[in-house]
Amino acid sequence: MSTKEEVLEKLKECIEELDEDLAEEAAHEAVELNIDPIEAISFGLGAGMQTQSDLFDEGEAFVPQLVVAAEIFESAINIITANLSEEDKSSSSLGKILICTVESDIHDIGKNIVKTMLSASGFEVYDMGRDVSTVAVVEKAKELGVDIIAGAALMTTTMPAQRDIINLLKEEGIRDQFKCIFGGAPVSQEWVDSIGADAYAENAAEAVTKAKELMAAIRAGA
Ligand code: B12
Repeated sequence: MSTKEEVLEKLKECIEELDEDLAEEAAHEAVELNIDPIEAISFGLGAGMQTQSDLFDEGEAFVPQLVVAAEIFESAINIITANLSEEDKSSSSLGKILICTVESDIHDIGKNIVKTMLSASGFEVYDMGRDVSTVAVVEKAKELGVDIIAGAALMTTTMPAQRDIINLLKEEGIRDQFKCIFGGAPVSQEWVDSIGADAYAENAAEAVTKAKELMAAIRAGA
């Protein structure tokens, strides 16, 4: 039987080595050892994904490798979270979040990691997928009565769609009903400030921290 540290190391390694069998084995061991999904992502799967991202940036890895890594990540996290009952998830709901990748942008690997981390942290997350029109985002946010709208943009050309979401909320006179958090590789704190959004997070762990801060602000009536 592996120790917790060994399992976390295996979860990292399976993403780095693109090893599906190891992913399945480590995910089952994580369940047996009752490892918190947040830790499984932060110190295991997510750490492996970071290695893959760094390799890509250094020109040592290519797109198909990242896509396969994301698939392995997803299958492992499905095993790890399979036993969390719906009741567990909703009774511990910290708040309701709508997440998507913005209009004209089909990158969703990072958004899916953020979604998983938010759900595993106790948020009720509604995922609209990728390339979601601004109008659809705002309509769905109203329909579900979410607390937070979270949007990913992975290209400089699609970042303006984050601003469009803010502007449409303003046009409809409902800007104060939602907190907006945005992210994605080209997005920065400076950009998010400039479009009048509420928060920026550089990675999935930070997204959880920021989402909790936004919920605290909502509860404080800010
Ligand atoms: C994988 C990939 C693809 C895959 C996407 C598969 C998928 N299902 O997502 C495919 C092959 C489909 C693809 C297509 C294209 N791509 Co591409 N792609 C990438 C690549 C290599 C990696 C992105 C990624 O997944 N990174 C790994 C994840 C884990 O990191 P991440 O997304 O940054 O997410 C983290 C944070 O940003 C943050 N985060 C992410 N989302 C959110 C959301 C919120 C709310 C918050 C708070 C935080 C947050 O947390 C995440 C976890 O830590 C990038 C290069 C790069 N370095 O970004 C190019 C890149 C983004 N692509 C690029 C381009 C140009 C394209 C194409 C137009 C190519 C083409 N000519 O066809 C098309 C886009 C079509 C479209 N309409 O969208 C360019 C964009 C350039 C620009 N204009 O800014 C990049 C930068 C490559 C480059 N250097 O030129 N791509």
